[in-house]
Amino acid sequence: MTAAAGIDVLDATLAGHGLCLRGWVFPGGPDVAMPSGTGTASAICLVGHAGGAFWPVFEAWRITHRGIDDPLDTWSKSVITPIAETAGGEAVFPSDRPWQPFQQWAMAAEGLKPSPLGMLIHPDYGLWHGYRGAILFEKAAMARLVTGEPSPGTSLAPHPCDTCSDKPCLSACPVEAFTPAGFAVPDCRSYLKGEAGRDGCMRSGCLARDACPVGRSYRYSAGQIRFHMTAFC
Ligand code: B12
Ligand code: SF4
Ligand code: SF4
Repeated sequence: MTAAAGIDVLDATLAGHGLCLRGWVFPGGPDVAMPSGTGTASAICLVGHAGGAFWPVFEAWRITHRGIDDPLDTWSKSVITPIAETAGGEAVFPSDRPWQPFQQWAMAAEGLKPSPLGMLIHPDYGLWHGYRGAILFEKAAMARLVTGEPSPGTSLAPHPCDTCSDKPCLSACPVEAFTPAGFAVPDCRSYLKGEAGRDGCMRSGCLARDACPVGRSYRYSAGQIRFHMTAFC
């Protein structure tokens, strides 16, 4: 097995669950915070999804795992933890406290930047992607997977928001929750709890996210959108 093949095997294993290796980053530099509360990782491999690739796998798992409070987090852990251990690493998760700086890591590993909504936008997937975990590796374990290859990120792709003159995402929210001061979470949540919100964003998804023209083919299914909205609210 060549060094690069180790990463390919890891990616193929994740693909069996609808997940993918989003990229990797070596922490410690000025832009890349170390993981908190863990050992001294020398490499962080980000695991995530583009669009709804994992959704059918997760839905099938849910049929036999009813009544779990945080089913997507539980599923992510049940899939990624053993894969990390087999590869010689340690898994961490975006939902666990202390919150690990997943978006900072993604910016460094994939060359992504935030959209005006706060979510990172991907040149291909648009706003329809996310992170389900990360695998931390010590130097020797990472060297077995990859030796110095740069992360297959998208750093050369232009940031889509730079050339989006109309910015329809910023005018689509019925309660104008996206302001220069940030995302007004209470305004959004109280709207979602009312009748208009229940019939609107709760049913068909965040109108601001949906207004973005980038990555439309990765848009989540109606069922996945409703699941995420319910989890957020
Ligand atoms: C707390 C949190 C929230 C809070 C507060 C967000 C905030 N104002 O910071 C709330 C509950 C509001 C929230 C909402 C959502 N979130 Co959130 N959230 C997180 C969480 C758990 C921690 C963020 C954090 O503070 N990290 C600690 C700091 C040190 O790390 P950081 O990387 O430097 O943090 C950056 C973010 O805070 C970001 N940021 C700042 N303002 C905002 C606003 C929004 C809306 C977002 C998404 C990010 C963001 O800037 C920071 C500096 O780079 C992360 C997971 C994680 N561990 O990163 C997910 C995460 C940021 N959320 C995510 C998502 C998708 C959402 C939702 C869209 C959920 C949904 N409905 O599907 C919503 C957006 C609201 C909507 N209308 O749809 C994704 C973003 C993926 C991406 N493409 O970038 C993450 C990474 C989770 C994941 N599993 O992928 N979220
Ligand atoms: S609508 Fe335009 S500004 Fe808004 S997230 Fe999409 S590309 Fe960026
Ligand atoms: S979910 Fe609806 S109310 Fe909340 S930010 Fe998105 S568009 Fe605005």
